[in-house]
Amino acid sequence: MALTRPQLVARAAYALRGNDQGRLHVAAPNLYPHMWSWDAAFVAIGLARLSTLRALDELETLFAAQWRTGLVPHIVFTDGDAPYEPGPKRWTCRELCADAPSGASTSGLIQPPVHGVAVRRILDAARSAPAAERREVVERIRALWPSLLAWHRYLAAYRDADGLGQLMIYHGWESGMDNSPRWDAPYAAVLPGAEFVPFRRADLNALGLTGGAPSQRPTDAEYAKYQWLIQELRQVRYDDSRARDSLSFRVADVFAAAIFVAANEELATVADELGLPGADELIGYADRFRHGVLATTDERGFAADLDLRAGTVLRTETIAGFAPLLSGGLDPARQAALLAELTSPRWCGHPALQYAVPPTTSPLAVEFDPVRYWRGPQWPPMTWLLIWGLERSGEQEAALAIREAAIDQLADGLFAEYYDPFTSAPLGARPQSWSAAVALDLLA
Ligand code: 2M8
Repeated sequence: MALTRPQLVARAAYALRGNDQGRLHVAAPNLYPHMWSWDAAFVAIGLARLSTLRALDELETLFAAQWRTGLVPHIVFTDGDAPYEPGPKRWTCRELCADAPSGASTSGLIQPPVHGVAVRRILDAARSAPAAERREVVERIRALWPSLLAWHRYLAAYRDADGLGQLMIYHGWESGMDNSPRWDAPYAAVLPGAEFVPFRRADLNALGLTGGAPSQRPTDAEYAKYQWLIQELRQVRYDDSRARDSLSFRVADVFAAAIFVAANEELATVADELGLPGADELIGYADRFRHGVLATTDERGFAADLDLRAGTVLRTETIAGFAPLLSGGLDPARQAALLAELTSPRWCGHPALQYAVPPTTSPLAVEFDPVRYWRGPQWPPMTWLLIWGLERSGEQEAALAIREAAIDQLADGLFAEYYDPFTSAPLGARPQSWSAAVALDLLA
């Protein structure tokens, strides 16, 4: 039975509390018993509605694990040796790379930079807080500022070395959309070599608790490629300049680039408001990456990824195509066309959808699978991002329709990792922290 909105808020707060380890939230019990980078940003966005100070804890914990280059790792491992594969023993970042932090155990990859958006939301939420809390929020954002700037500088310098506004990633995990059809073509060229070190998957057991695991997760063949890429990264000792020339997976992620545009703009407003350095630099990054995003769009305004290794454009019918709704900058005709695409039967207007929120792959695409992870299911934080992007660009009507549908979907109170678009059956882990967090924000 669907919960009422006040019940849902209480349930979401309770679910988050269960995943709270003090100064970080695990992404989900069992399946993801550590902190993930973009999950932490969404968690902070949701927590800002409950406690701006606790929201800041989350970002501070993540940034305390930042590398000397400015890289913010995609996983910060929790103290306990909670089972997850690949765990710290497979990454061995600290052993291989002097840039890895000494105080935290991390992965050596990145995830999309949603953090600047979270900082802006925390500062906004603090407006209605008591004066002492607001003062503390401002002080703590000031203290975090050099780390935030370093993160954005890392992305601009190391992941867009040619200055084209294309965000290079070395692994599907860096996109956060691990097995999305976006990466099928580049992964076809990733072939584990003879020196591949075998591994045991931990995800299927962890998910066994909720059933249906193998059909809802990437395949074994995909996992072997994921692990192989980490082996390649270890071989170059997590050195960006070597990775960018040698890795067998090198693509430009248009969705992460669009998030980077928005995050730069959001942080620039924070800089202006608090008198912090770097506003012009951040706006410069936003302009550069917006240009990069728009350069990939077709006549619908739909964006594409690039295979930088093969030198090809990756046109897939996935949610990443809506990147311009986050970056902005489309001319009015193509903005209208992209909106029409979003509400068309290829996406939210598909007649069989239980809730009219965007699936991660168009139900009309051949690669679509309603239950397999990033190949079709609806993911609450992606829904949140599009709502946010639409609201930000003044598309209030479209935003409101998706917002209402998203809240209805989340009213099952389970905060699943992802949902079957046709039945809205909860899939994957639960309660997933970022699903509960975006529910809190949408209901506020
Ligand atoms: C998923 O990715 C991890 C690897 O990073 C995994 O499958 O083990 C993705 O959905 C990713 O976007 C997410 O951040 C992470 C934790 O929720 O899980």
